[in-house]
Amino acid sequence: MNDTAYRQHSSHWGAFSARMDGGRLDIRPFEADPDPSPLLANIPASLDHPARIRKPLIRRGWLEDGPGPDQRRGSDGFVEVEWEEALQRTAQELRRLGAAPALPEDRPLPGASVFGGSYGWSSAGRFHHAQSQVHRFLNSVFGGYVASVDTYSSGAGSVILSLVLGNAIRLNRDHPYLRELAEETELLISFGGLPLRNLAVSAGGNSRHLGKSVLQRAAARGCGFVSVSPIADDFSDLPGVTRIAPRPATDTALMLGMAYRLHQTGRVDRAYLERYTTGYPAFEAYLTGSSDGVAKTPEWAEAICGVTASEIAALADRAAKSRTLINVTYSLQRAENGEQPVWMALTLACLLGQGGLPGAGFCYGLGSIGNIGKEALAVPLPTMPQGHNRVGDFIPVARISELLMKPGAAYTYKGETRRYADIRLVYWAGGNPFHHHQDLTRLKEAFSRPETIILHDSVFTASARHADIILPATITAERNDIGAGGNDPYLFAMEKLAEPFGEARDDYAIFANLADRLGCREIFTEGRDAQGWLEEMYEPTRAALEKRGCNAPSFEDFMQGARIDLPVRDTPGMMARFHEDPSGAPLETPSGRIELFSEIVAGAGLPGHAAWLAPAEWLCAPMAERHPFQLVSNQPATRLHSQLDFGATSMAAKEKGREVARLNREDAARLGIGDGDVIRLHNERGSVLASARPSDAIMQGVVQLSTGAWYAPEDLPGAGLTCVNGNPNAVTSDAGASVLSQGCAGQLCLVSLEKWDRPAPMAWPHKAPFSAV
Ligand code: PGD
Repeated sequence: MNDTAYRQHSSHWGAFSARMDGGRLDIRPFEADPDPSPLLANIPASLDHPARIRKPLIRRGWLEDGPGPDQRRGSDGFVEVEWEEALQRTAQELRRLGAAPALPEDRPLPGASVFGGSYGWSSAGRFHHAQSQVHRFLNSVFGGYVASVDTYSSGAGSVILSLVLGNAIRLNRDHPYLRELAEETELLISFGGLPLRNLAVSAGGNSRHLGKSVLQRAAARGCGFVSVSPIADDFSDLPGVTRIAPRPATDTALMLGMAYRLHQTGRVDRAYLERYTTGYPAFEAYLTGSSDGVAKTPEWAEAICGVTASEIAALADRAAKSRTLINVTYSLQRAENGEQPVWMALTLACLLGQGGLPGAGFCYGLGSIGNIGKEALAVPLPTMPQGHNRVGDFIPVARISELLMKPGAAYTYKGETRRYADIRLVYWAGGNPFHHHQDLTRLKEAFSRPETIILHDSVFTASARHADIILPATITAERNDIGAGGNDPYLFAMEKLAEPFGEARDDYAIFANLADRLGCREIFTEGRDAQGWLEEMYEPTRAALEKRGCNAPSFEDFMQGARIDLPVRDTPGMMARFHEDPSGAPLETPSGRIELFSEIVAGAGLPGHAAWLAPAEWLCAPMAERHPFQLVSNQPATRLHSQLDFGATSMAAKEKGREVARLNREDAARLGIGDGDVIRLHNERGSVLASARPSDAIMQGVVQLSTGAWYAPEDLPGAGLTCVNGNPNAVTSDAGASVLSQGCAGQLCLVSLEKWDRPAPMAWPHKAPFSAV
């Protein structure tokens, strides 16, 4: 590569330009980004880190004994093979499992026993998006696959909102919450805080980090902020922020106490409820206790959430007097009964009756993902078509362990009873289930069940360690692509920055080769190479830009390193249209209105309105007598999920390679734990070591350990299987959020916590087998 010129590139956490300088990648943040992310500094290590996989790997047991369930997955050795052998064996296995061209219509499709949900954020880049690639491939060679629906980010919240408000993604994409917050809101009450670390990241790209400046503009106007979170630094360090720390998992009770106060003081906006909602009487009967004998007074709420009744009443009064935006972050719903705080926040906002006023009403996910609340784009983004999945079967994404362990078993989802498929093959690309799933000891057992597991990744993650065939993929820096993300205002040509590491190949090239061997090349490639697809995908966006009279360069000119400003929509979004004319622009709910009571939810076995449902794992649960600490496993500030955990920003925040857990200073003193001491968190599910950091930012009884450290289980005497690197999913629960959504509930669980007073095992380095370094 030419070492002198900077080339343009992009990532989920920001655009940048880079050049090779003395064998290292020299990175400059995008000049129009007001607040570039420190995560950019993780990228240089990705080019040649010992974690990179240089050649295809096949698990020894699979190679010697053939496919089949195998408990050795995760501890077996690997054999490095040439690409020819890897592809030939992979194609042979896919053929054995039924892959073929032109699958007949009259027989069950072989894809019905292939799990291709392949959840994961992959990397930025619209064409090389690994999930799109693997889906297209499985549709081409197996006629489809067992898919996954919803996300680990927002399973419970999206399901409940889809029933009572409409499509949550559209809601987030449609409304300029950030501009309104900067210019109009008088009071922001944010349940879950508004962590800037989450605003750094957005799927596909976040080239303008606006969070900090928006909050500063709002503060300068006199906007008030209330951050409700057990972690004080979940909100910017601005003067005048009110920080309320309820017991984790009790926000619904707190909001009910506020709702009661509004009701009691006659400030429920009945005209709003009448015009825009259905079901208030049933909710009111619950609120006042006429349906269950318990009035949800601020005093009642205090006993649950620990915030004083007077504080709860004062917050309700303040909200009623101001132009108030009620925001609830994704974090709250990544928990048992996670639907409730989201539905309750929506209900509370409806009681206040300010929906439709700029800067007021309800918002979901502000502070969870960087582009939420930015202006909606007026042109379509380039998209890789995934083909048609004729299998039609799916799981709610966080049911992966059940799927693999309980073929044929019944489960419920959105009020339906469904059954798990019988999975023979798992094909994963662009995700790290041994990062993102909960109860990893159980996931290990689940991953021993399929006949074969195939995985593409550039680095040797814990998921790779549990696979049979690992095909080394390139990283974005090693290929050309188009960078864009929903609500991000630019389209970037992502230029190749470096040659592929070792023998890594693009996912597309791997799939095209396999499709060829299976007689499906034409279906998969449609006769195009990567460049051909980029051109094909670019054209609809270019044409839409041209139609609007915007800069619309030819494909060749664009790929020379261009950046295109994307126009934003000037028409009102879904919520604005609904508030303008609720009959003419109804919501996508059964009633067309906001449903404060839902027949579907009631039919699914939950209360038909938002309600306080005590979870099994909270600080006042019986289980807390055994395990008295609430673990909050939130999103990390130093990397995206588990990606580039070996990068400079991520490593600098660890202690001797181990993840840091924060706990309250007084709790630490009581337990004799000092800064940098190794601690063990454990419960019946598992055990994890972390490095302790006493902190005033954490409320008592809470310990915070972010996700993303690579899972490194060791059988330690007296402690059992223990992750020595600090992955919280060693102890989290994989129970679904509820019978309704089955969403990921991994954010909160109960643990015991103690100082590790024996010599601590070393953290495992990030390293692939046969790494030369
Ligand atoms: P990532 O670390 O982003 O995690 O889970 P997710 O699986 O998305 O994994 C992406 C993987 O894709 C990485 O291994 C990366 O190397 C690989 N990859 C990147 N680019 C490419 C490519 O081009 N080709 C191929 N083949 N591979 C590529 C994230 C998930 O975790 C999410 S979204 C959330 S919100 C959840 N949050 C929590 C939580 O709050 N608490 C707990 N306890 N657990 C969680 N898990 C969830």
